[in-house]
Amino acid sequence: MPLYLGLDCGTQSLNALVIESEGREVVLERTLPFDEAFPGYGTVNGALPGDDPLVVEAPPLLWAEALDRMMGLVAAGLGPELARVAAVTGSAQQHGSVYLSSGAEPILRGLDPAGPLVDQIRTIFARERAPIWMDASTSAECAEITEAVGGPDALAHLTGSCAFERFTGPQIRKLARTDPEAWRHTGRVHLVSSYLASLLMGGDAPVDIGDGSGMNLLDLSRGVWAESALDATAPDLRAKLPSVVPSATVVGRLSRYWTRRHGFPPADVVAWTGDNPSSLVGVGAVEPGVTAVSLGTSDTLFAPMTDPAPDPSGAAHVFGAPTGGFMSLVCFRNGSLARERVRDRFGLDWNGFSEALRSTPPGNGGAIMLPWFEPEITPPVLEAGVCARGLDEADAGANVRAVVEGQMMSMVRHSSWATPRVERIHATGGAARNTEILQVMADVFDAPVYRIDVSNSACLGAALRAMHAHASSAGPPVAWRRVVEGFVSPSSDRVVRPRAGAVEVYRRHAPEHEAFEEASLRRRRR
Ligand code: XUL
Repeated sequence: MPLYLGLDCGTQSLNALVIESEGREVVLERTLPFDEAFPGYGTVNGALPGDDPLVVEAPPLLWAEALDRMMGLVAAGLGPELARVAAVTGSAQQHGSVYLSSGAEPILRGLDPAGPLVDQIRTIFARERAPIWMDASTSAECAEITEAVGGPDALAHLTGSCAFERFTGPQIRKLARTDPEAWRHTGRVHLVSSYLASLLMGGDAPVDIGDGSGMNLLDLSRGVWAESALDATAPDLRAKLPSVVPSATVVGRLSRYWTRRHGFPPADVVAWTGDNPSSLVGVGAVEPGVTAVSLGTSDTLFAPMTDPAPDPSGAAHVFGAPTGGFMSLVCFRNGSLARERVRDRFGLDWNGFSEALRSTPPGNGGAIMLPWFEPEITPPVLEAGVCARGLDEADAGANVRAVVEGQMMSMVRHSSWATPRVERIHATGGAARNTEILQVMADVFDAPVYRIDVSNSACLGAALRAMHAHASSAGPPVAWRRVVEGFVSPSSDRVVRPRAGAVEVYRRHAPEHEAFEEASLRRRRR
């Protein structure tokens, strides 16, 4: 029975997960934290320290060295079973860009299994650093691209998103302008995902539609590079970009480097994608009606969509979905960050936090909190500052309820452009362990919430995508529901159901919340 390898190159670590399709089992999991495992690169939380806090970069050579070591760990872990690996793909932090020189491809094609990968690719970079998604230094480029394409609405309708500092197009524009020499030497601009796929196949891997939509460069509805966006971004860009393919494309096979050096079979290499598109699969949000909510430091909501109509407020994104069609991505910066602030202010632990939710009524007697402890992404709030109405500052229970209700009301409101009707929610992340938080979510969304216990959804998503693409390439396309079954099956003993009385309270409460949020945003803009 075949095995499928999924890799995930996150900001701080490279992860691997191998699944077995027949028994629906995860047979191996490994992780390599960048800072600890590769101290020579001097990264801190996966990025290179620098003087300008807006500039955040990482060394692409580190990702290559990590890939080489990880493939060795997977080979050692699987032993004789390694021969069963049929397909491999991965996901990577989105938006980051790797600049390869014109002479890179022949070097990638001729990698010698006798020596380590890093020693052979040191010269392939037109630039030794890759800007990553945490970089916020391209506001001027965002404004220029937006204007050249015809304004924020035009850009969002074309590419799925307004211009964002971390998106690849603005990053490319900045490089082309500030370092024209490096731009001249750049033969290929890769995403982190397509760069790593290129290393595996020993060649020039395409960009997939999912990760490609985090660039402000792709005509999302047609799945091709958007000429007007390319022209607005940098000279000669068309020739420097890889081709674009649907996510389920087999783009090559593991090259001789991997088969000889680590003993892998010449398994299919499937196009890599971004970590968010991959997580869509990894949490089982593979059909319309299912919305995924990840409750982490930030909270993230994503869901499959059939049309690529963008968020009218401009705050969120539409990406291509690896399952076909599209997906929404809405980020709320004040996630666990805000819940922890309230918890700590009242000296509670998580049990105390839950107890506070249990002992307070839905609707909180009309008290509202907009939990902008830090600047917020959705809705856009530039300066931190919590807004509250009717809330007794000294009442621990009311404040705990207010922060969670404020978050959930905001989630419903700011995701309804993409998902007017949520049939069920798959909740992941640390705070998904807290049933009382999930109860508020279920009541506010009026939908059952299933707790999904997957620690690395992007990595599992990659392994599942490898399985799907491999199986579909040999016969008729395999249904996504069948692919995720057994790996991310939400079980009914983990479901938190909405309660009719509470649902009604929140339905009545929603216009007030909306009015308060709008008034607060207006006050801040003044
Ligand atoms: C999404 C984004 C992050 C990175 C993190 O737009 O910037 O989620 O993908 O890896």
